[in-house]
Amino acid sequence: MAATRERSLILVKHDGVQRGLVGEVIRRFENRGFKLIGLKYVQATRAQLESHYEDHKGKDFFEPLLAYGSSGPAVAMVWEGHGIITAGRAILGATDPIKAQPGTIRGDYATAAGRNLVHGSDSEKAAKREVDLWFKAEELLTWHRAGAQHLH
Ligand code: RTP
Ligand code: MG
Repeated sequence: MAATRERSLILVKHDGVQRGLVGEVIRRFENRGFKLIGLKYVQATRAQLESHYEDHKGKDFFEPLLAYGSSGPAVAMVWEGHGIITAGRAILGATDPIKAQPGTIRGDYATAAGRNLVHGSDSEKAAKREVDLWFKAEELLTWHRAGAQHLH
């Protein structure tokens, strides 16, 4: 079976780092069978977050999002696998954690949209833009899982 190249940029945002949820987020994506091809601990700049969240420029949560997001480190990841964009968003849960289902990261660990712990790309176009924003090409490592046909 040809390996799928669908990718998603997943962030454990600074509030997720503060809460000690880095391992928990990675565990949920690993358990699901997705493949980690990029991982870094990063201090995002305001400019980087402004670009990352460009679709939200002008909204009232834009400034607080940039201010908090640039106040400390985050963990940036690229996950790969069939359906990763849709499945990744489902693993995260709804933007407003009050509406997020139990069993999702936000539904299990968050209560406020401004502290919803994680980010996930919402389309292939967004994923490409976001992966390029957070990672250099040489920081993405493709690899094959030995002897596990049911996994990506
Ligand atoms: P993300 O991009 O972080 O994966 O989250 P999302 O698609 O579920 O939500 P989006 O609409 O793209 O909003 C980006 C981030 O802005 C913050 N936000 N706060 N206070 C509010 O009403 C509000 N709405 C959005 C959240 O941190 C959200 O993840
Ligand atoms: Mg979004």
